[in-house]
Amino acid sequence: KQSNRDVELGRFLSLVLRHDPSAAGIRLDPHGWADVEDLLAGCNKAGKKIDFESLERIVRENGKQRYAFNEERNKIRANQGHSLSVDVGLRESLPPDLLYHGTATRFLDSIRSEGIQKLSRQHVHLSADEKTAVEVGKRHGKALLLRIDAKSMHRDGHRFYLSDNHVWLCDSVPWEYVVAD
Ligand code: HQG
Repeated sequence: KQSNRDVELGRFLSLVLRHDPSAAGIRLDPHGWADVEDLLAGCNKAGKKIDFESLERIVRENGKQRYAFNEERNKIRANQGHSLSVDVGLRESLPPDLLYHGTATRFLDSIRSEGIQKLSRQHVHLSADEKTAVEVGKRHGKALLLRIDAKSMHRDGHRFYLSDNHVWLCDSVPWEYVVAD
């Protein structure tokens, strides 16, 4: 299990690598990569004490495998979850027949009228298993599990991508593909 300190550093890394690199005074390249030396220097300057060893440990022990190094280990990026427009080279993949989206009950009316939208992120996030989706939903309040007819979506031309850490991504889910309970 990760220490509280590593969890906190991980949160800051998510912020920097997905949403706001300027929080550590750095930039990402078009593929979402940050230079590891710059990142470490930037984090320390921002008051988040971290060295390469801690960074390696956080990447390794992160439950969702959120971050990845390049082969030389001199660059790092988030595997998914960006609000910044970066091209992480997602693989278009054939989805399983059913996928799951965890949300909060209070979003249901809006989702029913607008479908599931990516809002601030680059994609709608879907899970291959119910348990993960419920966990995702809980972050927003009382969890609501939506079953998605990915097979029909794919048949109708919707594209699906699988991130390196096994999150399913798509552009939007029109309400008609949410399977009625
Ligand atoms: C909801 C975490 C109203 C949507 C997780 C969600 C995931 C709508 C919220 C990843 C809506 C957006 C992404 C509509 C969608 N009206 N609400 N039309 N369409 N919503 O955080 O999927 O831990 O941007 O259902 O594990 O919760 O960061 O997306 O509840 O994989 O690695 O609007 O983030 O990964 O919330 O989570 P988010 P998400 P990390």
